[in-house]
Amino acid sequence: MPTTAIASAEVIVTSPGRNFVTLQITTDDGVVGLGDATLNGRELAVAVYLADHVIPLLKGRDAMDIEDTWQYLYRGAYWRRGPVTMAAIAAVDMALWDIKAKVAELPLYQLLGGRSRTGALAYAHASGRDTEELFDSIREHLDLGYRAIRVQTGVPGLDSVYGVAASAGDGAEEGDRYDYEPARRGAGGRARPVEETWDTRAYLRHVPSVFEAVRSEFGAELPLLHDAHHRLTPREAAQLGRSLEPYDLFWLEDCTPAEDPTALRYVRDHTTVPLAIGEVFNSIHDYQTLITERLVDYVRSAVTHTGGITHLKKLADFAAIYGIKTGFHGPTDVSPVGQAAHLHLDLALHNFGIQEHMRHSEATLEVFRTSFRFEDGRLHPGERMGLGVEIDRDAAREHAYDPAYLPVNRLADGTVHDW
Ligand code: GCO
Ligand code: MG
Repeated sequence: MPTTAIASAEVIVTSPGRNFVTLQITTDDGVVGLGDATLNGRELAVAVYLADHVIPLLKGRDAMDIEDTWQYLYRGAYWRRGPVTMAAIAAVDMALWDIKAKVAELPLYQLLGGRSRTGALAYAHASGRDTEELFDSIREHLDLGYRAIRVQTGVPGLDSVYGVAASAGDGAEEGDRYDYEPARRGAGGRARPVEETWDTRAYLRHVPSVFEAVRSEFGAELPLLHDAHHRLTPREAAQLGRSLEPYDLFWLEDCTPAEDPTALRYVRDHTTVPLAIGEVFNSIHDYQTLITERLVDYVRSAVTHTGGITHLKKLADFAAIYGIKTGFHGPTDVSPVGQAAHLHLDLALHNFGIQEHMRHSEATLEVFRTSFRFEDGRLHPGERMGLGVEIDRDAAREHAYDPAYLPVNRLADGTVHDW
């Protein structure tokens, strides 16, 4: 047996402000690796999949054989893809890369090709129920040092809209009205999805005027992004894209439901707005048409939901052939372990585009001790060996799992719509 044989693996579920599932793998000679397995609102499904079906297969395998382990868990299960399976494989993969880099005594990015840049341009989420609140939020993020801003806005006539932070006392986590966190927790398993009401025409009428106001207040230079959260038909998305062209967006994200790649052919034919998609994808195959037909400009996967570092690196390399860049999904439901994995890739990949950055709460960062840092609008994974994240098990134990659901969306007549 090599000393890098896997001696044990365990699943850690903790809820420091929000739920996280982490896999910890330990080798015979005591090297510990961490992997993120958090699937927002469906956390325990991945925890059970890992505990019942994956961990029993890991013991005794050489932790160094990352590609073989990936293929064994993917092809060996017969049932392929799906967010639960791919999050479980991702967690194993991340933990094994963490171990390999620690054995090599290097920060992970060195094993991925080394530095391609000094840091990863990060974008923050600014939002407001009206223009005044939005401007305050943009200013606050600029003061924090961000050089790229995602703009989400309330819509007249709609009570709550995706991406717009609740005000303090209105359900906002830790009293921060800019800390947008849609998943609602409920003690003791009583959580139910919040239901929101949606009106596409009201949204399409309002959004261009907001971008016009933001451009005239903050100037032409600032990169601006917007997320339509899969809510539009191809024709509506084309209309939105065209109406936003004068405001020179960095990207329009998830304009149509992601499972239909042909929808983006229509959008592409009608607007030059840069397009990003992929946060709900879990396989490179989900991108095949989008990449080979150059229907998107940025791939948006999260390492946690797309099979880990091994698979994400292949996706990025595939995209690179077509001149498509990365913009990995970095909301707070990707744990600091997953976000660290993004940052190592961001530093190393030639076709890095931008990195989403939602700040984790203080409580989260007390459980997950990270080495990454944010300076001058850029993120850097730090120089600690491996991924650079340690988990404080005692702190983790203090936060019991608390079920949470993402909201459900309905039209005015009650029809369920994409959230
Ligand atoms: C983003 C996403 C998130 C998701 C969330 C779901 O662009 O960051 O759209 O806001 O809604 O990650 O779990
Ligand atoms: Mg999104």
